[in-house]
Amino acid sequence: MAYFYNEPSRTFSEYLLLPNLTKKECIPEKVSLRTPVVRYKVGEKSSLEINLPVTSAIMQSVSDATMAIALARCGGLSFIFASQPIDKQVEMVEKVKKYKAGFVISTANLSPEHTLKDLLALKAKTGYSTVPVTEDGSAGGKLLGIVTSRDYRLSRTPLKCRLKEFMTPFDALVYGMEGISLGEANDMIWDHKLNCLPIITKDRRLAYLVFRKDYDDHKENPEMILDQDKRLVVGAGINSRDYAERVPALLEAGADVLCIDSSDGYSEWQGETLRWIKERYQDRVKVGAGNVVDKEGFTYLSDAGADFIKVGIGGGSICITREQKGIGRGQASSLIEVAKARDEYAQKTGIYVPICSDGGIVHDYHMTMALAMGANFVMLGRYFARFDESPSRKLKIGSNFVKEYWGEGSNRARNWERYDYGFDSEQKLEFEEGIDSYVPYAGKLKDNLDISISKMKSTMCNCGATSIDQLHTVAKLTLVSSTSIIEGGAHDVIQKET
Ligand code: MZP
Repeated sequence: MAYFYNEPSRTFSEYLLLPNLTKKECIPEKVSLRTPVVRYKVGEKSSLEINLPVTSAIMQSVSDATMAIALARCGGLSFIFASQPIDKQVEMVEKVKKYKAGFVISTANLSPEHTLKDLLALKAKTGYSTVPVTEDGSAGGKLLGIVTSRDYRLSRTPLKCRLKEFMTPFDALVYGMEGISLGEANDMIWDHKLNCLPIITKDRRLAYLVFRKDYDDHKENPEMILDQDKRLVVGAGINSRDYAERVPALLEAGADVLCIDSSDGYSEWQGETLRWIKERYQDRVKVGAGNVVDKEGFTYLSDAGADFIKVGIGGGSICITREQKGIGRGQASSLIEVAKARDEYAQKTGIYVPICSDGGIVHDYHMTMALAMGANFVMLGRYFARFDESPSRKLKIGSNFVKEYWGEGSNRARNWERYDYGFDSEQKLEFEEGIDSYVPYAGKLKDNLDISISKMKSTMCNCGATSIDQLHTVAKLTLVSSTSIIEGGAHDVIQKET
């Protein structure tokens, strides 16, 4: 006979947190959200930690290089989507690794033969008034000078005048050498009263520009996550089909951590992929796996070597797996069981395998709820798709701005590796497990994330926890009745129109 669970499958909105005594020192400024991403020996530290427990989903409409840069600057982590050709994904990873906070690759450059007229046209198009002059007019060409609006007078300088005649030539420039730190670059900017400092390579090619206005970059983003070479940290999705080609290419590009992207991770395909990676690279390569919804799935992938495990099937906002196939489990029930399994596994083996709650986060408090239920970090798609930094189009529908957001199992993404079970089917993706949708446009990532994070810290203080570890042990949760849910919102008043 089939196995029946006694408890129904539950999700975040069915629970509330109860406060504990909040001690005076338990204030949001004291809360650390730093959290481990990859497995470690109990009593030691994880070799990859992030400063905020949030990651962006491995999805075409969520995680490209722009999202990865924006999120890593805030202290979280993106996984660049895998449902694309290997070389395209590699390009995105490289873009993140090449990004240097405060170091800008110049996008408006001209050659000495260009004229003032060309310069004005470029200025009108880009809005930039500082233009490097390189031998071939490219961003990485030999630096010959710089023009700014202080180098010409529109009333006196003829439009056909060539840049070489009025630019500030290289010999008169103050510049830094590649390898210089942002702090050193800023000192030069201040010492020489500059607005912009060009950084050049040993053979005098333009590498970056550092602007005075970016001086405070690190101060504004104290949580930024950087690798040993001070580059932003980035993750990348992989699949259990082309890993033998994709994994080496992503590692070569500098990916810090990988994750097998699949709707159902409790499969021999994932076991095989994990073993292949661990046999070749041992512990040098960190790779997450999933998604699972119970102890068996967690144990299987942990034994196969997964460095972290994603939890959740069918809870994603664009996901219709449960409706299409009747497979899945309420996110809270999955998480509670897997968190318990993780703790038991740590006790039994001495290895702590972090877990990520993936999908179904609707309200900010759901993130805290997921952490309280035992997640080490969360993964979000819909949340990040709403921001300027997501790769999808921003459209106006009626009087509202929206952004497009589509599932990896939708016809639009055609990510058949994620949903294919290994057999050779002529017709990939015979039915959809995800939809194509719009989400309300919400502006800049940092503005929104800052608010979500302050709510998280504030709730943690109510619970009497100043770290995620502590929250795991002190959190008290209760199920809510449908009537008490009504009590939790504004009720029995006539709300004013805003
Ligand atoms: P959400 O944050 O939008 O609720 O959920 C995002 C998660 O949904 C992803 O991280 C992924 O696990 C899952 N997902 C992505 N595409 C689909 C689909 O097409 C899906 N069904 O379920």
